[in-house]
This record gives sequence, C-alpha cells and structure tokens, in this order.
Amino acid sequence: MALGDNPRICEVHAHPVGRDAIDKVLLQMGRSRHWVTNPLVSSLRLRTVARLAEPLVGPRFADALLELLADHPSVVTTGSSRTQGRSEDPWWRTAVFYQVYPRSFADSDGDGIGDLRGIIDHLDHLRDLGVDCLWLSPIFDSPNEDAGYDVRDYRAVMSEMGTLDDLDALIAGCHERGMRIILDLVVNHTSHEHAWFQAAIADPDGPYGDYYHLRPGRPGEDGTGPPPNNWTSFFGGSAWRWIPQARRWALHLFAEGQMDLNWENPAVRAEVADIVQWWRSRGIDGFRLDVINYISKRPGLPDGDEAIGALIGFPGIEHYFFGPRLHEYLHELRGAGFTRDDSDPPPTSTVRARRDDQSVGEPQPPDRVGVMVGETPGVGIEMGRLLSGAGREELDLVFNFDVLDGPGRIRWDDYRYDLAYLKDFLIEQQSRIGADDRVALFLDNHDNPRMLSKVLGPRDRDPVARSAVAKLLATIQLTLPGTPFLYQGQEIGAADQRFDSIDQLRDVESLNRHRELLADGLDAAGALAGVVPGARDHARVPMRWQPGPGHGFTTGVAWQPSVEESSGFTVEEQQDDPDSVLSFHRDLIRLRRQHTTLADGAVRFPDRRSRRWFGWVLADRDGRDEWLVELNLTDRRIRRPRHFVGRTEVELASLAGPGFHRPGVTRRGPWMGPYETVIARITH
Ligand code: TEU
Repeated sequence: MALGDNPRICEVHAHPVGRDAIDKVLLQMGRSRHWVTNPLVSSLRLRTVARLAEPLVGPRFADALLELLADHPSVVTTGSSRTQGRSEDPWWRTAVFYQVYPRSFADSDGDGIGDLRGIIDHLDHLRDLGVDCLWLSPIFDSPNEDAGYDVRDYRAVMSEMGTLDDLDALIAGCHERGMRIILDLVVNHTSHEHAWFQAAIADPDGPYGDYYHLRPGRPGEDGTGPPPNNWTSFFGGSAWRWIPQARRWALHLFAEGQMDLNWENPAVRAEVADIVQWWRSRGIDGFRLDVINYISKRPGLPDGDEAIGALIGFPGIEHYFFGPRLHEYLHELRGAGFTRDDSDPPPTSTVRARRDDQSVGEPQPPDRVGVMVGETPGVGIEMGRLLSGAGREELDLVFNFDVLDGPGRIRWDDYRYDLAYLKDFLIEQQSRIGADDRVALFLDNHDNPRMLSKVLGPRDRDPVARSAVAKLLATIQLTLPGTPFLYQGQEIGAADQRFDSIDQLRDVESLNRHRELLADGLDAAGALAGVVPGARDHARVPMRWQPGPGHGFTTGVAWQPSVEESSGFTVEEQQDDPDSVLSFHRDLIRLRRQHTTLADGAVRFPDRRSRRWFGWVLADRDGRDEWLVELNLTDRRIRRPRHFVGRTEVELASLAGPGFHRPGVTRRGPWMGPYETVIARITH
C-alpha cells in the first residue's frame, strides 16, 4: 500500500517503520506512546502534525520519514517456522546465552589482559551455571582502538588473547560440555590497518577502492575543506577522515580507525560470507552481528537532516540505521554464509547433547543455519520484527535498546532507572511480537553501565538491595518469553564502579567525549560528570572470581585497574551460599530446564497497570502446567494484588530470612518484601 505524499497519522502508524519512528520521537520527548492512538491525533495528516511539531522535528521531518517508509515492507508478514511442530524449534529459542568480554574475564598468563586460556579455565563455571551458548566479544586480530571492534584480520586471534589453537581448544571445550559458542562479527567496518583498507588507499581506483566509502575532496582541496556530508561519528566529530595518501575522504561511523565497508559492493558481501563459512567449518555455531543494521547506506550518502540529527543526536542516522537494502543483504548473508550445504565438509566439532541430569551425550549433527544475533541500535519493536520475525530469514534475534533507558533519558544522564518503565516496555514488546517470534532479552552488556546500578543508584553497595535487584532482573530475563543474554558478572550481582578520575577510564568513546566536553568549556569536574554515568568501562572491569588482589582475574596488573572492593560479590564467596545471587541464577536456570513452560510458555499479564507489582502467568499449550512469576518493583514492602489465582506452590524466591517466601510454601501471604521475586507453580 503506497502511503502517498501526505498520509494520515493512523496510516503512518500502521506502517511498521512509521510506528517505531513515532514511538521513538515520543520516547525521546518523554511522552506516552498512547498519545498517538487518540482518535483526534490519528486522523490528522502527517504534514499538519509535522508543521505543529516543527520546532522540535524540523521542516523536513515528513519527507525524511516518508523516504524511510518507502524503503521497507508496509506490513510485517512473518511466516511461521513452527507450524510443523516442536521438533522444528531451533535450539536458540530456549537457550541461555552468556556474553563473555574476553579482555576482562580471566587472564591465564599474568599480562593483565584476559585471554582464551582463561576462558577455558572457567568453562566449568559456565556449565554449572547452566549456560547453553557463549558469545565472545571480539577476539580477532586488532590494533584495539575500540577494544577489538576494529578488526585487522578476521581469520586470526588477537595475540594478547592467544592463538588459533587456543580458540580451537575453546570451541572443543564448549562443545564437550554441551555448550555452543558464537563470536562477534564486526563487519560494518574494519580497522584502518586491515589489508583491504591498506590496499584501498594505496590505489583508490583499484579493486579495493570500492570496498570502502572513499570520496575525493573537491578540486584543489587537500582535506581542509568540508567533508562529503554532515554525518557525525558516534565517537565524536565528523564521520569523515581525510586520508592524504589517497587524497580521499573515508567514512567512519565510529572511531577514526574504524572504516565503514561499502556493502553495495558484491565483493565485500562475498568476503563476509566467506569469513562466516570459514568459522562455521571450524565449529563456531553462529555470530552476534555488530551494528548490523547500519550496513546499508542510502546511495549517494546524502546530508542528514539537521533537526533529526539534533533530535536523535547523530546527524545522518536516517540514511543508514535502517537502510534501503538491509533486508536483502541479511537474507543473502544468511544463505551464502550461515547456511550449510549438504555437500559442505562437517565442522571440526559440534556440540554434544546435554541431558536433563547435566551429563552429556553424543555430538549433535551440525546446525543447518548458524545462529544470527543482530545488534541493532535504534531499531524499534516493529523494525525488529521485520528483521527477525519467524520465517523472515534475515536475523534470528535482535537486541532492542529501548529497554536500557527511561523516557527522555540517554545513557549519559545521571538518573535512577524506573522499573515500572521496564515493565511497560516489556509488556508492550511481548504483546506486539508474533506468536512464533522470539526476542533477545538483555539488560547488561559491555556498552552500558550495569542495570542494577541504574536502578539502585548509590544503594547498589547495600548487599541486601543489591542481591534482591540482581535476582529480580535475572527473573525477568530467565522467565519472560524470549532468549536471555546474560552478561558476565550479572550472575554475581556486579555493580558499577566509582570512577573519580578520567585516568581510570580506558574506552575511546569516553575519552573522546571527555575531550569534547572540556573543549566545550566545562571544567574538569563537569566534564567527568558528563562521562561517568554512561561510561562503558563500568561493565568492562575484570570479573571478580575471588576476594583479594587481582580478584582471581590476574596475577599481574589488570588493564582496567578499577575493581570495586565490596565483599560478598565474588564467585568464590557465592559459590556455596544457597541464598547468593549466583545460586539463584543456577537454580532458576535449572528450573527452566526442568519445566519447559518457564522457558517457552505462553504469557499473560495480570494487573498491567500496577507501578509497584509486576507479575505474569506462563502456561503450556494445553494449559495444564501453569506458573506465576511475581516481582515487587519497589524498595518497600508492598501488598500483592488481590489473589487472582488459586493455590500455588513456591519453587524459588529471592529473599532469605524469616517472614519471606521460601520454596515449598503453598500459601503466598499478602505482602512482598522489597524487590522480592517469587516463582511459583499454580496448583489450582
Ligand atoms: O555498539 C554499537 C552502538 O551503537 C552502541 O551501543 C555503542 O556502544 C555506543 O553507544 C555508540 O554511541 C557496537 C559495539 O557493541 C561497541 O562496543 C562498538 O564500539 C561499536 O559497535 C562499534 O563497533
């Protein structure tokens, strides 16, 4: 259905991309998304509303939006991948993923940098936790301008992390324990030290010149003139860098050394498919695809709209965050890279089956399609469905980043995250995805401060509140329908750091931002305060394995020296404590393995409106196995809503001590303790 030049708001809203765009603007403004479904508003014409909102959205908003809508399907038609029955279910539907940040996980050789042997040494920890699949942040050879997200060689391991042999041993070590392993595929850009880029700038008119976005300066220019367009880098300044040797501008949406690949070039796409196949044959089970929604840029790379740039913070973004050929590229990569041909030689190793008693069985036949997990910043719920809906054959799962910050907030703001927003967001997401769709559920990663600390603020050092919130967040990730991605440290309640000097930060994004804030005239304290709340280093500090110097992470000097000292929040201290955050994760994962309803049941949400209580009922297909999960979203005791279910039997609860729910209890009392979590079976 063509929308014409001036559709009504309701027509824009009926388009998946239109709906997400409207939601995004409202979220940014801190407005309710229901504002737009008001009949008065929804019958207005887009250009009328855009004119009224012009001070905020600028004069070209309607044109830019219509251009974006025209690039994508106007309805989400997702086929069902499950119509043939449960045997068709892909393994990742009910898997628990665990993200390892290798630099900070475990250092086996004392150089202060985590490495592959260190991961191998801790595989039993992950198996005991119940992890089904590891995702490793980048380990490929890299000059590390952006901690490995700038790849120099896609077929070699970063020397400080080990060798290809170590990686083979790690793959085998995972598979032997019944766990899969995926890597990070960073192919929106390469390092400027990659051989392709070096060849491109040595001969911009040669075969590699077209691998990147290289643009000549205007006649007589030497790079001092304006760059080819007004796009800016996520890490500050223009997205263009002048390469004197080539007399060309080169596009970099991230750091200066992260050069954007030109996906319009079929040779680039073939190279990427080849890399994927190469790793698949080595036993890698799939990839998380870094900023994969940025790969298709609007031809001609036109200027971004200034007002949209100001609204979203990044001029140019509307021309690449959901580009015209994105669906085509992903579908092609799925076929050419991720899908096995029957004639392909078998991978070096495959995962062993894991039995209910945790023992392992025979190696499984290779997966036909390696899992594709998309990192998709800026993509809303409907766009996510266009990318990963069942039967779309693009991505399998996507991360929706709207979960991370409340209305009108961005990562750099110093504020307390409201769990009631999380509830709203999750219910909205759950109710809009198709019955066979699956979303990735994540709250922490290597790019964000810890959710636990955003919720608790300075109270994150109070061990009681800290444990309770860690368990509450785990319950959300592990029992709402979706595929959980735990990030290292979540299983022990890791919290943010108390950075008090810029010298403690290592991340290029923070250091660039700090320099810009100083240049803008802020004093040292102001610039630091503008960086610390959102600093990515918070989640990148070494894993705390045990108390004491080095925390069992290293015998040397850790590359990121700021590890908090509070006691009780290391693996060793929590290992044998039945009430610890670690035990809770382990118990909950075991429970969801035993009762598939918890991992893959149908959900309904009673009492959606409560700002204090969040609960859901999970039921299996014939409604015989039913579970109730309830959370107290507040730091006070609350009265639970009037009993809406009959008898229950508590299976897992988060608070220790008299007066709280414990497993085996059949009657849930009227009260819930601060941040309490209760998982109960409904016995009718
Ligand atoms: O992140 C992409 C991204 O958009 C953000 O999450 C990013 O951390 C930052 O907020 C941009 O302002 C991915 C990786 O996860 C990140 O570590 C890399 O730095 C980035 O891509 C570039 O490869």
